[in-house]
Amino acid sequence: MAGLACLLLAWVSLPTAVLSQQHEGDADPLNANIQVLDSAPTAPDAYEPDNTWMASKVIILNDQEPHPELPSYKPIQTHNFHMAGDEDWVKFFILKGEIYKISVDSPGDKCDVVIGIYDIDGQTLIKEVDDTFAGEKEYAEWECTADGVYYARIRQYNREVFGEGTAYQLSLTQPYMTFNGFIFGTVTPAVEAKLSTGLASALAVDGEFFMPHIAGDFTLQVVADGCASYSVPITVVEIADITVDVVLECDDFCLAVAGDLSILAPCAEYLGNRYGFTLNFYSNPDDPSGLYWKMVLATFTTGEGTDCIPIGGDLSMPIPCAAYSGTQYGFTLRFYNNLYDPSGLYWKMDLSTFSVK
Ligand SMILES: [Ca+2]
Ligand SMILES: [Ca+2]
Ligand SMILES: [Ca+2]
Repeated sequence: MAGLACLLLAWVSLPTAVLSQQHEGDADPLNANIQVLDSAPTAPDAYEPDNTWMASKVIILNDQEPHPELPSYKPIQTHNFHMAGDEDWVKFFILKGEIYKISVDSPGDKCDVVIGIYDIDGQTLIKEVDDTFAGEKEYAEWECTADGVYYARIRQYNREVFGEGTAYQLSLTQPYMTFNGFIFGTVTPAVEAKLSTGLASALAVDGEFFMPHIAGDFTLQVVADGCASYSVPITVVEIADITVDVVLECDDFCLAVAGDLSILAPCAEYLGNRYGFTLNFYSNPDDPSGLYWKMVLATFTTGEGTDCIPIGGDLSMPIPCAAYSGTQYGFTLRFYNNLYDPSGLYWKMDLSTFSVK
């Protein structure tokens, strides 16, 4: 305790000049130690896991106007640093020649962010900003030099400081634009799609998009990997929202394979009925090198979507496309009787059907 008191006393009496240099060079170890003592775990924010550009979540362009009529329009994201080394990545589709601003507002008293803006490869740093201290707002403003999906990385200046007091609000704006209209709608299928009128843009990932816009006549263009490009004339009117529902023609709709190898099947058809379910990876003690999945009955629901997997009479499931870690695969799953769990529903990958796309 005496040691801590000493440290605190030393910290309090540090000359202002030393404190003001906190952000140049390495972390002030004295300051860091004291803050670590204060760190207490908090729950991860709603956007975790997002600690790399590949796991980044979309941030919607903030109109800087409330849209109470659109409860799902959430352009201000609340984040925190729930563990040592936590960093929060967001992505957004933006346009050449426009000025953008990523802002950290309402920071907690232990929230001292560094904002990094990264190029379309997720790795090339375009700009890094760390102008303010714990409990103070921070922002990065820059001009976009080519249309594309860019990334922002928000991290603590001192990665050992986390937990209570590290919450902050994150938003993306075009500070020199005044939008007087608003476009929103759906994208089907729910692939990652880039939407642009040449004046404003949006990135859709979960089948929804929001695009603050100015009034007038425009052409909305939509581009997505594996899908035919799409365009539609639109008329944006002042104040009111307009709805545009985009239906894309895409090649194989690719199932998502999660990091734990679980597969989400939104639609599979069997005997004329459509089902949706999740398959969890299963380690078979009798066949450690085989690839097995078990249907999670709790996820069983009515199938949705236009691309349904046809389940054969022998319960085999052809998976034309499954995306895992950025690569696409095709294979067929064969029904498997698991003697250890006779009431469970299991499938085994037929390796003779396996292909990399
Ligand atoms: Ca976080
Ligand atoms: Ca994170
Ligand atoms: Ca800072």
